[in-house]
Amino acid sequence: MTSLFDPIQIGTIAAANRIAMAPLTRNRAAAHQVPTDLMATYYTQRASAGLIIAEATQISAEGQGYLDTPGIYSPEQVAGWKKVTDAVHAASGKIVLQLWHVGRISHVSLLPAGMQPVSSTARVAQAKTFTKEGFVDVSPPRALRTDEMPRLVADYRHAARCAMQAGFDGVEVHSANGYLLEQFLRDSINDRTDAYGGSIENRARLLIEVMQAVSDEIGASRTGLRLSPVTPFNDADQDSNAQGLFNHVVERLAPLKLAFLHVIEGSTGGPRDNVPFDYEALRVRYKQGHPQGAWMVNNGYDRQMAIDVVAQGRADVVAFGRPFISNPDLVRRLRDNAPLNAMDADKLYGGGAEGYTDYPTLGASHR
Ligand code: 8OZ
Repeated sequence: MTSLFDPIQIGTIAAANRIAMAPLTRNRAAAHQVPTDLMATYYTQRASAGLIIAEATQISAEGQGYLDTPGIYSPEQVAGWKKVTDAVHAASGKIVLQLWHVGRISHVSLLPAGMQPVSSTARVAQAKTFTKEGFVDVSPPRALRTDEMPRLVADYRHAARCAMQAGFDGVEVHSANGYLLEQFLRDSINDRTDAYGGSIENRARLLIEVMQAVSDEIGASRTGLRLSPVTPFNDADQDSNAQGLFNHVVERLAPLKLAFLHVIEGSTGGPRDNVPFDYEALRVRYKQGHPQGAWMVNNGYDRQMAIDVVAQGRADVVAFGRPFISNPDLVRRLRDNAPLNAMDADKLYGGGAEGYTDYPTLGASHR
């Protein structure tokens, strides 16, 4: 029987165990969206994860939607991230970067002067983001023109190349939680009449093009993808046929043989059963012709659920989010069935070391 604590090969990445650190937005980048030494410390403290998926990181200035999130499109950002990956690797960790474009979940104050958020649609989301002024309503977007789509795909390709230059072991494309790629996928949001709207095939087109481009650029064995078929996060109403849509997406992606597919089950950070959905149907489609591809699950797993899902062969890797915020040594704690530190929710988004790099490991004195 496979153990959660057994090693696993994820594409080209030799992970020491099947526990991943989920991507977590913490808003601690410096000027010009450059990663800091404090971020290197934070990730290095968590290097015993089999795989770290570093926080959502915008592929372009246009892709930013929150204050102080890092980027991966400038030489300065690459140099900042290189310090992070070098430190994690020196601690024997593995780390991939999550490539992010927020689409319409943004505010004009976060974008270059005169720029408006872009999306599949010109309809504004009923959602908030945080800016220098605190939480504010997101700004109305403009719908991307069809002739802009190649440039958008090229931005993902460029960011993937930058991630490799920064020393990452790979990337995870963020197609979840109501951001740009999901704004194209769901018929509750996408109201286009061009080749990127309408049918399931058309709404999946951008994601397929992005995954093809990123795989071409850095290799499919270094490329993963995150999906959230039924999350309502960021004003993403349910698709009229979520099962059909995501079955199609995974069928179309299967021939690429991506290193891993990472699925948020249910409502992100909330109930796992908000809407019935057959995730096993996706797993079967992904594994078709690519049985060694890693199936990664996420959302509200506790120790026993994670042990069971891996032992029963229903998943290859389990990603933990919030538990990794307050437990840098989460892998050891799960292995030893030790108690977990509580998380300070006031220190999630922005700030410094407090509630970030000062959570104690087992045996260390409390802060
Ligand atoms: C919380 C706050 C800001 C962004 C996601 C990147 O949900 C995020 C995010 C989460 O994927």
